Amino acid sequence: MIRTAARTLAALIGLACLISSATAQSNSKTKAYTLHGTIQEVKDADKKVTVKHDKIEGYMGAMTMDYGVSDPEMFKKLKAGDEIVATIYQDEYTLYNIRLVQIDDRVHGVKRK
Ligand SMILES: [Cu+2]
Repeated sequence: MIRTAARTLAALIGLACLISSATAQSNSKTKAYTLHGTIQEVKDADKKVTVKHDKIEGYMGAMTMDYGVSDPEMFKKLKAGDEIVATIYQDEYTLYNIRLVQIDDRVHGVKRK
């Protein structure tokens, strides 16, 4: 009885190690995507922005969701209604390298990947 329990525990620990190493591996080859969307709300308390974004090819459909902002200075500048392009990484809900889309970009077309 005790021996069975010990074996089960050992198996569980082994499984936990496998899972954690698999997670570490996927993190080392994160894919980058370009997000294009509009800020719906700036949540100062959470340091998050709600973004209505277009479909991200090969990753996500179009939706409205919250993202963190990598650059605190940029976060302060963001406001509802801003149209943005940013870089995001798989399984990490943070916006990197945010660029505000200017009227000029709309005329000439925003380069999206
Ligand atoms: Cu999304």
